[in-house]
Amino acid sequence: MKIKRYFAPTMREAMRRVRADQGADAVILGSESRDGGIELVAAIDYDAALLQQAVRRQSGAAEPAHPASTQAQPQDEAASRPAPGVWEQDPQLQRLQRELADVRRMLSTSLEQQTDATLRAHPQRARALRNLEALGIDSGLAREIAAHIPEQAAGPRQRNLPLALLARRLRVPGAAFYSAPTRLALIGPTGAGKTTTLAKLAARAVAADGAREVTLISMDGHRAGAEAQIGVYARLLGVPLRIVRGADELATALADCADCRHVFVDCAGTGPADSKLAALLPRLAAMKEGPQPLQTLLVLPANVQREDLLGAIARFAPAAPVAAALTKIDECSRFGGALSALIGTRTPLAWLADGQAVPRDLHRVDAGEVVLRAARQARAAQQQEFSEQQALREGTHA
Ligand SMILES: Nc1nc2c(ncn2[C@@H]2O[C@H](COP(=O)(O)OP(=O)(O)OP(=O)(O)O)[C@@H](O)[C@H]2O)c(=O)[nH]1
Ligand SMILES: [Mg+2]
Repeated sequence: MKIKRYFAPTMREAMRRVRADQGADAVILGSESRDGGIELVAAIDYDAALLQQAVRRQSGAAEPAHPASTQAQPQDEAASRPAPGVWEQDPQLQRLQRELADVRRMLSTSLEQQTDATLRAHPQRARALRNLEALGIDSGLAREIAAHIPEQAAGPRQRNLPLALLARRLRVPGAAFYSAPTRLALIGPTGAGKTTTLAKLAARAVAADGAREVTLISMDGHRAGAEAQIGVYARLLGVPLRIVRGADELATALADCADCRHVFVDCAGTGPADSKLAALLPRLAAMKEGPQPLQTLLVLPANVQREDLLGAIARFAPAAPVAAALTKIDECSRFGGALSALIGTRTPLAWLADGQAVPRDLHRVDAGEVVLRAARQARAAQQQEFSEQQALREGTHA
């Protein structure tokens, strides 16, 4: 996708210049009144496949050098980031970059203020809104995305634009998150799928680097059955398992396996009322910077209400999770609500789990593919609901 700016005294003239230059395919990304005129930001050559490529390139570009910096960049911000070494060296260009960031912020604020009625008056935006809401996307986010759909957008290229804009808002970790040595503690609500996801990750690590390079640590030694569950996985994978109680013992265990390439830490499931959690989470966050840097992965089930996910994200925020794994997407008809919660809290999504099978049902996240899958799943659910309603009606009339 190419981006170009047009300045003209009036909106009509700015639009005329865009069309004269780029033709009817141009997509308007934003507009702003300034210096007595209008500036339009237009994109051409929009294409879903190109977006996927851009997303992939972006993942590579965001590759950090240190595990502590694996926090993902939002794909839309990063896509507009120029080559390093240009902006960084020229103060004038730096100032321009800051001003553009301000313009972008102003644009998104003013677009957010558009009402539903305004959006629904434009067929393309109304269609985008309907399609996004059908996925279970939160109405605020759906409205924000629909407002970015150009009124004149039509044709196959623009049909996927709402999904592409959604994909660009979903953060994913950079490539180094997946390839660097792993020291990861899995945290999350009770029954979210932490132990199962840990087993899947550990099995992948064993397949990649061998059992010698993998150690499991469990902080979940006090609950009946918890030790046995992770013990079975450790035996099946042929990797050592250490049981620790508390953050101090965890730090010692991490130091003991300093030579091991992959260490996975299973935490006990904790409900909202758990007081020990409040003390543990900041300790886990502090270990990010410790001698044995440990990151946390927030495991969230997709089959709960968006509000519950937002609650869980807020509750586990003191651990400063580097990313999330979304589990049980096979158990829900739509997971747009879960994606909205991740996008709204700027939580990068690293893994998607769609079943109990270890390690098969765990997938590395590609933003474009996740959004397409959400759309496919919502379509299937819609068809199913339609058939059920029809069967019900026929049953009533029989
Ligand atoms: N359908 C489905 N089931 C899953 C998935 N991930 C985990 N499960 C199942 O969910 C249940 C709970 O999984 P666990 O891994 O024990 O969850 P946990 O977060 O460790 O649970 P606690 O330690 O008790 O908090 C088990 O029956 C898993 O097999 C998934 O992606 N899809
Ligand atoms: Mg568990």
